[in-house]
Amino acid sequence: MTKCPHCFGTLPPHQLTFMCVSSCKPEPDVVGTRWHGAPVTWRPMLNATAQAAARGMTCQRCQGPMRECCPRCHYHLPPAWRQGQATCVALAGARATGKSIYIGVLVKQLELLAEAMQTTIGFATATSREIYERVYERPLYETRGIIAPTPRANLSDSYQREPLILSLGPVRGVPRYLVLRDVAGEDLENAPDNQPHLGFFADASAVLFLFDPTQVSEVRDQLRDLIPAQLHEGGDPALVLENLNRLIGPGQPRLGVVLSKFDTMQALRDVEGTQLSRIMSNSGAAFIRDSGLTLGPALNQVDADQLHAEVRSLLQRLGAGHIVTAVERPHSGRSLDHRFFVVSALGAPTDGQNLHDHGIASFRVLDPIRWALQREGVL
Ligand SMILES: Nc1nc2c(ncn2[C@@H]2O[C@H](COP(=O)(O)OP(=O)(O)O)[C@@H](O)[C@H]2O)c(=O)[nH]1
Ligand SMILES: [Mg+2]
Ligand SMILES: [Zn+2]
Ligand SMILES: [Zn+2]
Repeated sequence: MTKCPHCFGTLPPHQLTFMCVSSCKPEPDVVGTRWHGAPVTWRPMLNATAQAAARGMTCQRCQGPMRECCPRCHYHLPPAWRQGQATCVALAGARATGKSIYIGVLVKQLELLAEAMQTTIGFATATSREIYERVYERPLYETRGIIAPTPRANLSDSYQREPLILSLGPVRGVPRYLVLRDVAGEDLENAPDNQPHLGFFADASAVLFLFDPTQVSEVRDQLRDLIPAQLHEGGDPALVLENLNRLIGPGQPRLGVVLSKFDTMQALRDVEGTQLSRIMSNSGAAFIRDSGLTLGPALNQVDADQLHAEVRSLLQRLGAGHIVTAVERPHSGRSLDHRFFVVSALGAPTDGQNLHDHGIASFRVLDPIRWALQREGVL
């Protein structure tokens, strides 16, 4: 069994659904539109068993070819999708917490992970490649600019409704996929009830909740003279986490709590005589070293456990203990399998709108994904 790469629902193993992709006239799709959060169209559909489908499906109205889609959200599945296994990861976080930049850098780093796994990575669909190159990669690596915070209700945000589907190649004979879904921070900052287009959080394999430490007032005050151009306006992380917990509901995704832009915390070393600078200067701390993939693709458990404990106490030290509580003892009473991480996608504070000359040296970017893949037996 595997999941739909769009709504992340588990595909029913014995029921296959097909949609005409031929000459029938497209009409508004009420169901598809609810799950997508923006208008999508519909053509005639058919249900079939796997045996019947293997003989080939033709549209009963126009006799043209059909394509398999998700019975729940009507998303067109990539070819041979059901033969593989997908790990579906949803990014969450307030505006400007670094979700888009993280994805931009992560996809590059996944090439190294695939190498360590002795496979190769590729985009599973042309749309994924096109969106990655246009939205995430080009701004990051070609112009070396920074992706602007993603606006709501803007036609160009349609990319956030499309999953990035990556093929990790076969692992022990099974084609493995990694699906990433980005989200507009605004959608999580004021999530009213009943948003089926955000329903994928409930069914995700893992949710990565990005938390920007520069939003914490104590950190902000100390960074004000050091890296003023870095201090973005974002929403309240506690509120986002509350909305996220509501969206997850009875779902059981793993939850990675990720302190993003960690280079800014590392910059606190340069603020003399403060307690935070002493904490950040501790040379024994896991959060100042990154052994990368030198010990193989799987996470090192000792290192991961030490990091988890350090981040947990750092959050408390920063006055964000309520975030830790909301993760460990949510109102719902159902705590999720969770772990704390730090990442820096850019590796160094940015200088205004341009990356520092030394470019990108990311820090611990793969850790949360390695954890998610490892929990599913991929690594
Ligand atoms: N210092 C630092 N800044 C970052 C990092 N990642 C993102 N940023 C900054 O945060 C801003 C928002 O990032 P973006 O990915 O667009 O956030 P999103 O709204 O969550 O998608 C960017 O313009 C960057 O200036 C990082 O790793 N380090
Ligand atoms: Mg974004
Ligand atoms: Zn679906
Ligand atoms: Zn047709």
